[in-house]
Amino acid sequence: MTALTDGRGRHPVTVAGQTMAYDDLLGAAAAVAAGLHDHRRVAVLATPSAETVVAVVGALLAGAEVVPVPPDSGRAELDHVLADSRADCWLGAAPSGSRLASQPVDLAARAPYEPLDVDPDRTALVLYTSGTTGLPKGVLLPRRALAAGIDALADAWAWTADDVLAHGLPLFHVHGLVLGVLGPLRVGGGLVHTGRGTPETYAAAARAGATMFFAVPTIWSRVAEHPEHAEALRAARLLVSGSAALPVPVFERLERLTGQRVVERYGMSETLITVATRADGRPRAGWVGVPVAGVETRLVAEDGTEVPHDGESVGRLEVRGATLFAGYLDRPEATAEAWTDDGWFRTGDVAVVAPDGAHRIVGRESVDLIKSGGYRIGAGEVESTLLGHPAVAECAVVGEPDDDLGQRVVAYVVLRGAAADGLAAELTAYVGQELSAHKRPREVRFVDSLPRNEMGKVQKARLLPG
Ligand code: MCA
Ligand code: AMP
Repeated sequence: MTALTDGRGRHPVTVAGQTMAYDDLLGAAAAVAAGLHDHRRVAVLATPSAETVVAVVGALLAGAEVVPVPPDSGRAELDHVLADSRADCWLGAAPSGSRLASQPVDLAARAPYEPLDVDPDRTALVLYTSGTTGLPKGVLLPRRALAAGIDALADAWAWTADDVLAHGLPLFHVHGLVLGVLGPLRVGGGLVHTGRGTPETYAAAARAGATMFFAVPTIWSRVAEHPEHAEALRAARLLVSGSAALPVPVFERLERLTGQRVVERYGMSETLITVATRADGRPRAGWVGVPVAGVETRLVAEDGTEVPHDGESVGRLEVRGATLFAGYLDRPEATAEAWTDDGWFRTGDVAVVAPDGAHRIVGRESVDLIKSGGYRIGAGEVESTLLGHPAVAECAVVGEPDDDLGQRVVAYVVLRGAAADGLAAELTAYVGQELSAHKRPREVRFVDSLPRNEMGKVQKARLLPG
């Protein structure tokens, strides 16, 4: 472990090759905080970098709200996030062409850390996330929810300052940013952000002494395809999977290759992590564990009655507790719809609960929320974008099962005229240019018409295999 420990015995923070001792990170973040003045809500172009970590920590020290922006955001997505969030400025680098002013982040600057008494109900993060239709909404995550969520996971996983967490996840979602950066900083442990999340980078972090690993199932599935890299994870304390379902064969293959049973946990941008397999429990393939401290769950049938926890009966999963968001920014109706009258948040997921409290996620209620590589993608947003291309008359976007990505985005398109050479690639690039890379369809299929019911609604089930 010495390779990862700084002079005073605390593990440092390394992001994409840049290492900072805790004191230096805190000094640089305090300098950012001191320069924020009246800026209350700042946008951070969340590249996987030390600048992003220092910007986010600095803003939080100042009591400001952070809007993490995917660094590959296309034109429409960027315009929407900036207009909707009304961010005061960029903190750190701004994307080229942005008219919003930028406040620099200097990794070499140092200021004394002066703790502020910030209201725990104050928003810490405004995270943009896709719904089934419309444009992404800003999820308001209060400071107290982040603290409760991280503390609950520290409890579930016996996560301490002795741990060094490694991952290669993006820094604009709960998984990579809240769990993966604020998590180690709150428990006082080390962090190695590997840049890209690949079998090679995870093996290298393991060889350097990392003890905990976070990844989405796509990364775990790629690790399982590389026994020479997987072998290095044998010495780790905890391998954790989340953001989408970990396929049972991947769990089993990783156990054979590493001797480790991967710990699964379940959550959402709106709820943080609500259910987790405990480090002192026995991980079971296909099961995501029990509610974390401060969280309760229930299963509800279509008629509103509670579904028994018998390990077989399926119900809609509802949650409540300390880790929940405060609502969607400026969307009172969507916020109200998300909660039941008696105060439970509707996750939109369908689950089974065993008599011992273990949860299994069966799937989502709506086919219009796609999970690809762990990214949540709204079919409606991709469809509206495609309809903005002059060649497209109608379209339907679905998530097809995919061994690597869980689901892959497939677009069915009815054209206004004849199909031209290269049009599929052009439409894919168009989505990337307007939205972001992971929202691009992996495949575009040109059809003469879309299957519709008598009401004219597209029947997406008929576009999916099986
Ligand atoms: C990708 N490529 C494409 C397309 N999509 N090319 C053409 N058409 C497309 N539609 C390109 C990529 O740009 C890349 O090119 C190459 O194909 C490989 O892409 P991909 O297979 O996507 O691999 P990847 O780029 O390595 O990404 C896989 C990944 C990534 C690392 C698993 O999907 C990822 O980081 N997922 C994490 C998502 C996440 O953190 N979700 C958390 C939200 P090139 O090589 O040239 O670049 S969920 C959450 O926060 C909750 C609370 C929770 O439960 O955790
Ligand atoms: P996001 O808001 O991007 O975090 O996506 C949340 C969604 O990811 C949940 O509603 C689930 O559908 C899915 N999800 C997260 N973790 C898991 C898991 N361990 N197993 C199955 N689905 C998951």
